Amino acid sequence: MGLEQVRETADKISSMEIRGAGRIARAAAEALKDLALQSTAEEAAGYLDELKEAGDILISARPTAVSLPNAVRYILHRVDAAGAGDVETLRELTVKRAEEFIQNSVEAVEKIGLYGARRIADGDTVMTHCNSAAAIEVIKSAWGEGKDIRVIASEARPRYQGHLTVKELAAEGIPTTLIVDSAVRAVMKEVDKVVVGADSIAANGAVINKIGTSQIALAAHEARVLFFVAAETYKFHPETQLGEAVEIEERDPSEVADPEEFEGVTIRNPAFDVTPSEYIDLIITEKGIIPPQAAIMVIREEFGWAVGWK
Ligand code: RUB
Repeated sequence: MGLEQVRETADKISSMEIRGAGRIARAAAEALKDLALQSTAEEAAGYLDELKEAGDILISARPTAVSLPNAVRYILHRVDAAGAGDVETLRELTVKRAEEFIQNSVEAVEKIGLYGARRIADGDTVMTHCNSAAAIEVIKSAWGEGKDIRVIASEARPRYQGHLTVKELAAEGIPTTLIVDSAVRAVMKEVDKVVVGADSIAANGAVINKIGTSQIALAAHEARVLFFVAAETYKFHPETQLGEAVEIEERDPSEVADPEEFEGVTIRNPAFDVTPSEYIDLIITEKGIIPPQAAIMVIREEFGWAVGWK
C-alpha cells in the first residue's frame, strides 16, 4: 500500500495505459491524494518525505509532459509551504490541493473548448493530430454550437492515438476522416484550421507535442492554414525560462517495428517533437487566447514561485 500504489500509477503512465498530458497530471494528483489518505506516518517530517518520494516516482514515469511535474509541484509546494503541522493537517491539505488540481484541470479543458470554439467557423475543416483532450474539446464544442464542421485526423504512428480521436469524434456524429501521417501535406489544401494539444510549452513559445506535430505545422504554414494549440496553463514549462531544454522521450524501438526482423538496423522512436513559435498562430488556454510569444508571461504569472523549487 502507499508507495506501492504510487508505483502502480507510475507504471501505468510509463506503459501509456494512462496517457495524454492532462490525464497523466490528474492521475498523479489522484495518486498523491490516495497516498495521503493511506499514509501511516506519525510525524510531519516522515509524512512529507513519503509525499516527496511519491512525487519523484511519479515525475520519473515519463519525461516530456510538464503537466506531470507541474501537478506534483502544485500539491507539494502548497503542502510544504504550510510548514510544520501535524500529520492530520498535512493529510487534509494534500487531499484538498489534489482535488483542487483535478477540478481546475477538468474545468480548464471545458473553458478551452469554449474559447477555442469561437475560433472555429461554420463550414471549417479542422485537422488534428494524436489524441488531445483539449484539442478534441475545441472541436466538440464548435460542433455543439451547431457549426457544420468536418475533421481530418492523422493516425499518429506508432501508437495510433489518432484512432481514439476519430472514434470519439465520430461517436459525436462529427464527419471525421482518418489519414496516414504522411498524407498530411497532401490534404492540407482542404484544411481551414489545425488544432493540436501540447505536452509542454517552452518560454520562447515553442510547443512540444506528439511526434509529427511540427511537420503538420510546417505544412500548415506553407498552405497559410491557421495553426492553434489547445493547452491548459499547467502545460507551460517553468524551467525553460532558465534555459533548460524539454526532454524528448525516446520510446522502445519495438513500438515501431520488430528489431529482430531488422538486424543491423537502428530503429528510433522519438515520441514528441518541437514546433517553433513562428509556426503557431495562437495558444488557447483556460485563461484566454494568447500568441505563442506571450508564453513567458504565463510562466512568470503561473510559476513565478516554482523556479528553484523542486
Ligand atoms: C499525447 C499527446 C497529446 C498531448 C495533449 O501523447 O501528444 O497531444 O499530451 O493531450 P501520448 P491532452 O499519447 O504519448 O501521451 O490535451 O489530452 O492533455
